[in-house]
Amino acid sequence: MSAKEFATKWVDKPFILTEPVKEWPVYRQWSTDALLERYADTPFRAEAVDWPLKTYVEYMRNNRDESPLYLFDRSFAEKMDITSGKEDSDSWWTPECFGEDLFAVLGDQRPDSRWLIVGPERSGSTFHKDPNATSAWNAVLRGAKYWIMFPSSSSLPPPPGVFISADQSEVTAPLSIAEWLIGFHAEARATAGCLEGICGEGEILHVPSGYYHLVLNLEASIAITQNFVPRRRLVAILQFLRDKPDQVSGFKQDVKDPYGVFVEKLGMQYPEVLRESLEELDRMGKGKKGMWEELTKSTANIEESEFSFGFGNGDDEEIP
Ligand SMILES: O=C(O)CCC(=O)C(=O)O
Ligand SMILES: [Fe+2]
Repeated sequence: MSAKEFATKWVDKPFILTEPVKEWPVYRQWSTDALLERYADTPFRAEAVDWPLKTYVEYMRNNRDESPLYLFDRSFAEKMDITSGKEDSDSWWTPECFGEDLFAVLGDQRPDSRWLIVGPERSGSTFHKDPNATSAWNAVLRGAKYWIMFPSSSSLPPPPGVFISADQSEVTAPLSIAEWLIGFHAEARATAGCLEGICGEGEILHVPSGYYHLVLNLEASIAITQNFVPRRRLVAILQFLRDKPDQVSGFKQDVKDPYGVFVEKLGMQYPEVLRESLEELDRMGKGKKGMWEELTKSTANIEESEFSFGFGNGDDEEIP
C-alpha cells in the first residue's frame, strides 16, 4: 500500500498488512527465550507492577488467571537500548504507507506513543478507543491476536456491553474479556459496523482513530504498538485536544496546554496545513459543511460505509 492509497482510501478503515513487519530485526530475533537471554533482570511495567522480565515470563508461563496480568511498557526502547528507523542499526520502523506522523512536531513533548506488549493466551485489552483521537498500528511479532472493532460517532451507540458517560469521558467495559465474549460476542457480531479478524505473527493491524476495539491474545504474544496522527485525521485530533482537555492523556506533567503547544509547533513546520485545519475546525464549529467533508467524501470508507464518521457535517456530529 502506498502512502497515497492509505491517505485517500484507508485512513478510516482497519486493515492488516502481511509483509512489512517480516523485514524487522525484532521480528526475526525476538522470542520469549531470546528476550530472557538479554533482559532477564530488566524491569518492565505490567499494569500496576514493575517486574524483572524473568518474573513476568514465569508468571506468563504458569498462570491460570481469567484476565492475566498484561505487560504494557512505554519505555521499552530506552530500557532495551533499541531504536526505530531505517538505519542499519534500527530494530523496527513504521511501514511507509502510514505516512507522516504529525505528533512528531512535538519532539520530546509528544505524548506516550509506543508500547511493548507481552502476554499469555487469554490476556488482552478490553474495549476502548485510543488516546487523544490518535490512530495506531499494532504489530504481532510472536503469537496471534483476535480483534473486534466498531466505528464510533456521537450518533452511534457504543458496542454491546460497553457504556460511555454522557460527556464520553469514560468508556466502561465492566466485564472481563471472557465474560464479555460469553455475554455479548454473538450480539456484537450481528451488530452493523462490526469488524473482526485475527492478526497473526509478522502481521500489522491499522486501528483508525476513534474505533472501539477489544483485543484477545489467542496464544502467548509479543507485539509493538505505536500511535500516530495522520494528516487526514489532523482535524479530529485538534478538535479533541481543544474541546476535551480533561480527556487528553499521555503528555508529560510540564506540558500544561497540549492543544496550544501542538498548534504552535505545527505552525512552525507546516503553516499551510495548520491554517487549513484551523479553518476547517472553525467551520465545523459553525455547523457548516467544511473542507474535511470535501476531503474525505471521496474515500472508499464514506462511499461504502453506511456510517457517518461525523466529519464536519454539523455541530451535532463530533469527531471522536
Ligand atoms: O492488546 C493489544 O495488543 C491491543 C493494544 C491496544 O489496543 C492499545 O495499545 O491501545
Ligand atoms: Fe488500543
